[in-house]
Amino acid sequence: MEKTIYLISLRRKFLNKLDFFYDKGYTILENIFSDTECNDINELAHGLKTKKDFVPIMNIHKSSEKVLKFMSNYKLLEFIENFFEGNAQGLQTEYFFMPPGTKGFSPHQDNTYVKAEGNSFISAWIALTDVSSKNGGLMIWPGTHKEEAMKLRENESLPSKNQDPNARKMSLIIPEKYQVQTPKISKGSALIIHSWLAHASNDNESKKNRNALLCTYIKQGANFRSGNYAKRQSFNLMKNS
Ligand SMILES: O=C(O)CCC(=O)C(=O)O
Repeated sequence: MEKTIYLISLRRKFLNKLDFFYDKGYTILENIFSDTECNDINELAHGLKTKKDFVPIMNIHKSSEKVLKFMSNYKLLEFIENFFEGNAQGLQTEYFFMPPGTKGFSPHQDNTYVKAEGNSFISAWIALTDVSSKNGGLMIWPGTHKEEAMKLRENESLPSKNQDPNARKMSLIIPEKYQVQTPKISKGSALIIHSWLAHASNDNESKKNRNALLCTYIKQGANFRSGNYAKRQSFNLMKNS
Protein backbone atom coordinates (compact mmCIF):
# COMPACT_ATOMS: atom_id res chain seq x y z
CA MET A 1 0.00 0.00 0.00
CA GLU A 2 2.76 2.46 0.98
CA LYS A 3 4.55 1.73 -2.28
CA THR A 4 1.37 2.52 -4.26
CA ILE A 5 1.01 5.86 -2.46
CA TYR A 6 4.68 6.63 -3.18
CA LEU A 7 4.23 5.81 -6.89
CA ILE A 8 1.08 7.95 -7.11
CA SER A 9 2.90 10.91 -5.53
CA LEU A 10 5.84 10.47 -7.95
CA ARG A 11 3.43 10.45 -10.91
CA ARG A 12 1.71 13.58 -9.57
CA LYS A 13 5.07 15.40 -9.27
CA PHE A 14 5.90 14.38 -12.84
CA LEU A 15 2.54 15.66 -14.17
CA ASN A 16 3.04 18.93 -12.26
CA LYS A 17 6.36 19.38 -14.05
CA LEU A 18 4.67 18.82 -17.39
CA ASP A 19 1.92 21.36 -16.54
CA PHE A 20 4.59 23.87 -15.46
CA PHE A 21 6.38 23.28 -18.78
CA TYR A 22 3.21 23.93 -20.83
CA ASP A 23 2.68 27.14 -18.89
CA LYS A 24 6.22 28.56 -18.62
CA GLY A 25 8.03 26.90 -21.55
CA TYR A 26 10.79 25.38 -19.43
CA THR A 27 11.47 23.05 -16.56
CA ILE A 28 14.57 21.78 -14.77
CA LEU A 29 15.12 18.05 -14.25
CA GLU A 30 17.43 18.10 -11.23
CA ASN A 31 20.46 15.83 -10.83
CA ILE A 32 19.62 13.28 -13.48
CA PHE A 33 23.31 12.63 -14.24
CA SER A 34 26.06 11.72 -11.77
CA ASP A 35 29.32 13.63 -11.42
CA THR A 36 31.15 10.75 -13.10
CA GLU A 37 28.78 10.72 -16.09
CA CYS A 38 29.32 14.48 -16.57
CA ASN A 39 33.10 14.20 -16.16
CA ASP A 40 33.20 11.38 -18.74
CA ILE A 41 31.51 13.60 -21.37
CA ASN A 42 33.85 16.53 -20.55
CA GLU A 43 36.91 14.27 -20.91
CA LEU A 44 35.62 12.81 -24.15
CA ALA A 45 35.06 16.30 -25.64
CA HIS A 46 38.52 17.52 -24.60
CA GLY A 47 40.01 14.39 -26.16
CA LEU A 48 38.35 15.21 -29.49
CA LYS A 49 39.96 18.64 -29.79
CA THR A 50 43.26 18.57 -31.61
CA LYS A 51 43.62 22.31 -32.18
CA LYS A 52 43.86 24.93 -29.48
CA ASP A 53 40.47 26.42 -30.27
CA PHE A 54 37.46 25.70 -28.14
CA VAL A 55 34.70 26.25 -30.68
CA PRO A 56 31.71 24.05 -29.70
CA ILE A 57 31.65 20.54 -31.19
CA MET A 58 28.59 20.11 -33.39
CA ASN A 59 26.92 16.68 -33.32
CA ILE A 60 29.36 15.14 -30.85
CA HIS A 61 27.06 12.07 -30.66
CA LYS A 62 28.53 11.03 -34.03
CA SER A 63 31.94 10.58 -32.37
CA SER A 64 30.92 8.41 -29.46
CA GLU A 65 28.20 6.02 -28.34
CA LYS A 66 28.80 7.40 -24.84
CA VAL A 67 27.00 10.60 -25.86
CA LEU A 68 24.17 8.62 -27.45
CA LYS A 69 23.74 6.68 -24.22
CA PHE A 70 23.97 9.86 -22.14
CA MET A 71 21.24 11.64 -24.10
CA SER A 72 19.03 8.54 -23.89
CA ASN A 73 18.78 8.96 -20.09
CA TYR A 74 15.39 7.47 -19.14
CA LYS A 75 14.28 10.44 -17.00
CA LEU A 76 14.90 12.78 -19.93
CA LEU A 77 13.10 10.51 -22.37
CA GLU A 78 10.18 9.92 -20.02
CA PHE A 79 9.57 13.67 -19.89
CA ILE A 80 10.10 14.23 -23.61
CA GLU A 81 7.93 11.32 -24.80
CA ASN A 82 5.08 12.39 -22.51
CA PHE A 83 5.32 15.87 -24.01
CA PHE A 84 5.46 14.52 -27.59
CA GLU A 85 2.77 11.90 -26.89
CA GLY A 86 4.91 9.68 -29.09
CA ASN A 87 8.38 8.27 -29.69
CA ALA A 88 11.43 10.51 -29.48
CA GLN A 89 14.48 10.42 -31.72
CA GLY A 90 17.69 12.39 -31.36
CA LEU A 91 18.16 15.33 -33.76
CA GLN A 92 21.30 17.32 -32.95
CA THR A 93 23.87 17.68 -30.19
CA GLU A 94 26.39 20.42 -29.46
CA TYR A 95 29.08 20.36 -26.80
CA PHE A 96 30.17 23.72 -25.33
CA PHE A 97 33.59 24.33 -23.71
CA MET A 98 32.95 28.05 -23.18
CA PRO A 99 36.34 29.01 -21.72
CA PRO A 100 36.69 32.16 -19.54
CA GLY A 101 35.91 35.33 -21.53
CA THR A 102 33.63 33.61 -24.09
CA LYS A 103 30.61 35.73 -24.99
CA GLY A 104 27.13 34.22 -24.68
CA PHE A 105 24.46 33.43 -27.29
CA SER A 106 22.11 36.26 -28.32
CA PRO A 107 18.40 35.81 -27.51
CA HIS A 108 16.81 33.29 -29.88
CA GLN A 109 14.17 30.58 -30.24
CA ASP A 110 15.45 27.18 -31.35
CA ASN A 111 12.47 26.55 -33.62
CA THR A 112 13.34 29.58 -35.79
CA TYR A 113 16.03 27.31 -37.21
CA VAL A 114 14.40 23.85 -36.89
CA LYS A 115 10.90 24.76 -38.13
CA ALA A 116 9.16 21.76 -36.56
CA GLU A 117 5.39 21.82 -36.08
CA GLY A 118 3.37 21.60 -32.85
CA ASN A 119 4.85 19.70 -29.92
CA SER A 120 7.32 17.71 -32.01
CA PHE A 121 10.65 19.32 -31.12
CA ILE A 122 12.33 20.05 -27.76
CA SER A 123 15.80 20.85 -26.40
CA ALA A 124 17.58 19.63 -23.27
CA TRP A 125 20.49 21.79 -22.16
CA ILE A 126 22.57 19.75 -19.73
CA ALA A 127 24.93 21.50 -17.31
CA LEU A 128 28.26 19.68 -17.08
CA THR A 129 29.54 22.19 -14.49
CA ASP A 130 27.49 24.21 -11.97
CA VAL A 131 26.19 27.29 -13.81
CA SER A 132 24.97 30.76 -12.79
CA SER A 133 24.77 34.23 -14.32
CA LYS A 134 28.51 34.76 -13.67
CA ASN A 135 29.82 31.82 -15.67
CA GLY A 136 27.66 31.74 -18.80
CA GLY A 137 24.42 30.33 -17.37
CA LEU A 138 21.36 30.42 -19.62
CA MET A 139 18.90 33.33 -19.59
CA ILE A 140 15.26 32.45 -20.19
CA TRP A 141 12.09 34.50 -20.73
CA PRO A 142 9.31 32.31 -19.24
CA GLY A 143 6.01 32.40 -21.15
CA THR A 144 7.48 33.58 -24.47
CA HIS A 145 6.86 30.16 -26.03
CA LYS A 146 3.16 31.12 -26.25
CA GLU A 147 4.05 33.90 -28.74
CA GLU A 148 5.51 31.29 -31.12
CA ALA A 149 7.76 32.93 -33.79
CA MET A 150 8.93 36.40 -32.74
CA LYS A 151 10.76 39.06 -34.79
CA LEU A 152 14.53 39.13 -35.13
CA ARG A 153 16.98 41.91 -35.83
CA GLU A 154 20.58 41.76 -36.99
CA ASN A 155 23.04 41.91 -34.15
CA GLU A 156 25.64 44.62 -34.20
CA SER A 157 27.99 42.95 -31.73
CA LEU A 158 30.98 41.06 -33.03
CA PRO A 159 31.26 37.27 -33.03
CA SER A 160 33.15 35.77 -30.09
CA LYS A 161 36.21 33.57 -30.07
CA ASN A 162 35.41 29.98 -29.05
CA GLN A 163 31.71 30.42 -29.74
CA ASP A 164 29.35 28.88 -32.31
CA PRO A 165 29.71 31.09 -35.44
CA ASN A 166 25.91 31.60 -35.61
CA ALA A 167 25.47 32.40 -31.91
CA ARG A 168 25.56 36.17 -32.16
CA LYS A 169 24.38 37.05 -35.67
CA MET A 170 20.71 37.79 -34.90
CA SER A 171 18.83 38.86 -31.79
CA LEU A 172 15.20 38.29 -30.86
CA ILE A 173 12.98 41.30 -30.12
CA ILE A 174 11.31 40.32 -26.83
CA PRO A 175 8.23 42.24 -25.64
CA GLU A 176 8.95 44.14 -22.39
CA LYS A 177 6.22 42.35 -20.46
CA TYR A 178 8.44 39.24 -20.23
CA GLN A 179 10.96 39.13 -17.36
CA VAL A 180 14.34 37.51 -17.87
CA GLN A 181 15.58 34.87 -15.39
CA THR A 182 18.93 33.11 -15.04
CA PRO A 183 18.28 29.90 -13.11
CA LYS A 184 21.21 28.40 -11.23
CA ILE A 185 21.63 24.90 -12.64
CA SER A 186 23.71 22.31 -10.88
CA LYS A 187 26.09 19.96 -12.68
CA GLY A 188 24.10 16.94 -13.91
CA SER A 189 20.76 18.77 -14.19
CA ALA A 190 18.92 19.49 -17.44
CA LEU A 191 17.07 22.64 -18.46
CA ILE A 192 14.28 21.52 -20.79
CA ILE A 193 13.53 24.23 -23.34
CA HIS A 194 10.29 24.53 -25.35
CA SER A 195 10.92 24.95 -29.09
CA TRP A 196 9.63 28.58 -28.96
CA LEU A 197 11.04 29.65 -25.57
CA ALA A 198 13.23 32.77 -25.90
CA HIS A 199 16.64 32.08 -24.37
CA ALA A 200 20.24 33.31 -24.49
CA SER A 201 23.39 32.84 -22.45
CA ASN A 202 25.47 35.11 -20.22
CA ASP A 203 29.13 35.79 -20.96
CA ASN A 204 31.52 33.57 -19.02
CA GLU A 205 33.11 36.01 -16.57
CA SER A 206 34.53 33.28 -14.34
CA LYS A 207 38.01 31.75 -14.41
CA LYS A 208 36.82 28.27 -15.42
CA ASN A 209 35.22 26.65 -18.48
CA ARG A 210 31.44 26.44 -18.56
CA ASN A 211 30.84 22.97 -19.99
CA ALA A 212 27.40 22.02 -21.28
CA LEU A 213 25.81 19.60 -23.72
CA LEU A 214 22.83 20.67 -25.80
CA CYS A 215 20.70 17.71 -26.95
CA THR A 216 17.69 18.18 -29.20
CA TYR A 217 14.92 15.68 -29.90
CA ILE A 218 12.27 15.25 -32.59
CA LYS A 219 9.05 13.26 -32.50
CA GLN A 220 9.38 10.23 -34.76
CA GLY A 221 8.06 11.05 -38.24
CA ALA A 222 7.91 14.85 -37.72
CA ASN A 223 9.37 17.28 -40.28
CA PHE A 224 12.31 19.56 -39.51
CA ARG A 225 14.88 21.74 -41.24
CA SER A 226 18.30 20.19 -41.54
CA GLY A 227 20.32 23.46 -41.57
CA ASN A 228 23.63 24.22 -43.28
CA TYR A 229 25.77 24.39 -40.13
CA ALA A 230 23.87 22.11 -37.73
CA LYS A 231 23.20 19.43 -40.40
CA ARG A 232 20.39 17.90 -38.34
CA GLN A 233 19.49 14.28 -39.02
CA SER A 234 17.12 12.24 -36.88
CA PHE A 235 18.65 9.18 -35.25
CA ASN A 236 17.61 6.37 -32.91
CA LEU A 237 18.34 6.64 -29.22
CA MET A 238 19.53 3.85 -26.92
CA LYS A 239 16.27 3.26 -25.12
CA ASN A 240 16.20 1.27 -21.85
CA SER A 241 19.86 2.05 -21.31
O1 LIG B 1 25.12 26.99 -24.34
C1 LIG B 1 24.86 28.16 -24.63
O2 LIG B 1 25.56 29.08 -24.26
C2 LIG B 1 23.62 28.46 -25.41
C3 LIG B 1 23.17 27.34 -26.27
C4 LIG B 1 21.85 27.59 -26.90
O3 LIG B 1 21.06 28.36 -26.44
C5 LIG B 1 21.48 26.88 -28.11
O4 LIG B 1 22.34 26.21 -28.71
O5 LIG B 1 20.30 26.98 -28.53
